[in-house]
Amino acid sequence: MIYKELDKFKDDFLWGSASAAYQVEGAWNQDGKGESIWDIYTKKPGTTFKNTNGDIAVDHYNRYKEDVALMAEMGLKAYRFSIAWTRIYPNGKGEVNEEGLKFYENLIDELIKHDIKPIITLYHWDLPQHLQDLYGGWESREIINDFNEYCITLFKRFGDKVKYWVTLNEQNVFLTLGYLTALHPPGVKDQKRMLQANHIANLANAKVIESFREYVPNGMIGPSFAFGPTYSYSCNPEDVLSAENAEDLNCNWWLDVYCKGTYPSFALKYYERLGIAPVIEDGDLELLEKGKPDFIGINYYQTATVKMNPLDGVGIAEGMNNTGKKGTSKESGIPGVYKNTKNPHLETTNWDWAIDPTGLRIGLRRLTSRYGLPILITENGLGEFDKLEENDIVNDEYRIKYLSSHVKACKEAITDGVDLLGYCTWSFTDLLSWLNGYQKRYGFVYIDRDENDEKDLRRIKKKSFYWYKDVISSNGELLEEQVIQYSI
Ligand code: BGP
Repeated sequence: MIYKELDKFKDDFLWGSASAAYQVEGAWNQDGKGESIWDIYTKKPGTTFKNTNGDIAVDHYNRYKEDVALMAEMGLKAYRFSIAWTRIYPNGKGEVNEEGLKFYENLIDELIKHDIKPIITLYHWDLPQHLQDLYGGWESREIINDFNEYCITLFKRFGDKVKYWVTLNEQNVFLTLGYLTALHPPGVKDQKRMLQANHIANLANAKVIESFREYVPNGMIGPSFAFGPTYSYSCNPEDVLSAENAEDLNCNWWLDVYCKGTYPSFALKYYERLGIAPVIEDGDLELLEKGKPDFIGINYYQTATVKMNPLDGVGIAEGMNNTGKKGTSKESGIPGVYKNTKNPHLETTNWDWAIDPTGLRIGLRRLTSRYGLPILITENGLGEFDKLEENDIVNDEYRIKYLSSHVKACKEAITDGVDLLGYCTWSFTDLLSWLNGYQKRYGFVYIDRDENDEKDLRRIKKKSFYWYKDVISSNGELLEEQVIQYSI
C-alpha cells in the first residue's frame, strides 16, 4: 500500500539501542567473572579479524555511568544489553557470584534513574567455557536445567525492575556458525550435530519462558531472531520454489518452533530424508508448546535473494566478507534447494550486506500474518568505516540515511497494522564486531580505539547521535523532514 499519510508511533514506543556483554564490557576476568567460549576462542590465532578480542572491548564495565549519561542526554527510552552468564555463575552453575549480579543491578538502577527501560538479553553467545568442556554446551540436554537456573536467578533479582526480556540472541546464527560453518566456537562442521544442538536450544528457550511466567508474571519475554526475509530472484516458478525452500529452512525452522511449538513440515521432512533431523523425545513438544513468547524479537539487517540451485550446484561458501572490501563475499547455497544471489535492485554496504528498508516492512508483515504476535526490533543498523575528523567530528550521514529509511519502513508497517513495540538500533556506542574487529562501526557514539591500539577509549558523539535524539523527542515525526535533510 502507498499511503498519503502515515500513522503515528504510539506514545510508549520503545526508542532504543542495543549491545551485547562480550562486545562492550571488557573486564573479562574482573570481579570473579569466569571464562566464556569467546574468551577462549578469540585467543586462537586466525579466528577473528586481526586477532581481536573482547578483553577490554570498549570498557563499558568500568565506564557504564558515562555511557548511560550519554543515553540520557540523547533521550533514549530503552537500552537492550546482555548479561554475561559467566559473571553470574563463573562456571555456568554452582555458586552465584554476587559481584556480577551487583554490576548489572547498578547498571539497571542507573538506567531507571534516567527513565531508560532496561531490556535484558539472557544469552548473547558467551557460554561458560566450563559447560562446553563439561558436557559439550548446547549439545547436551543438561544445559536446559543449567540455563534455566541461571535465568531464574536473574528473574528473582531483577524481575520487579525489568519488564522486557530477550531469551536467546540469534539462535539461528550462533548454532549455524558454531556447528555448520565453524566460524564461531566451538568451530564444528556437522549439520546433524547442529540440528540436534538447535533442538536442545529450542527446549532451553521454552523452559525459561515457562519459568518466566512464574517469576515475572507481568513481564514480556521473547527470543531475538536474525531475520532475513527471502525474495525470489525472478518470477520463474523454479526460483519462486527456491525462495519457499529458503524461507522454510532459514526462517520458519526457528520461528514456527518459537511461536507455534512445531517444526515446519517441509523442512522437517527434508532433514528426515537426509537422516539428520533432530531427535524429538517424549515431552519435548509439550514443553515447546508452553514456551510461546509474548513478542517476536527480530534483528534485521538485510533480505536474502535466491534462485534455483541444481543438485550439482554451489554449496556453503568458505569464509565471508570480514574485511569491508566490497564484492568479496562468495556465492553460497544448498544444492537442490536454493542459492543466494545478488539483488540487482539493492545497494550493499562495504561488507556486502544488502540495504533494504522495504524488506524490513515486508518481513514485519510476514511475521504478523503468520504469527499474529507483537514485534520488537531488537537490532537494526549499519556497520561502516567511520572517520574521526578534526575537532572530534564524525560525519556519519550514510548511517542517518540508513536508519531513517528503516524507521520510515517501521512507520509504514505500523500503518499497515503491525503491532510494533519498539525499535533498537545496533548499537549505542561503537563496539567489537565478533569477526570484523573494531573497524566495522555501528554506534551513535564513536569510541577512540582500533584493532592495534586501545588509545584512550574516548566517547565522541557522531552526527547520528543528534539525529536520533531528534527522532526520539518528536516520537518519530521529524523523520520525513530529516530523511530529506540528511540524504546524501
Ligand atoms: C548480530 C549480532 C550482534 C552484532 C550484529 C552485527 O548478528 O546479534 O551481536 O554483532 O549482528 O554483526 P557484525 O558485527 O557481524 O557486523
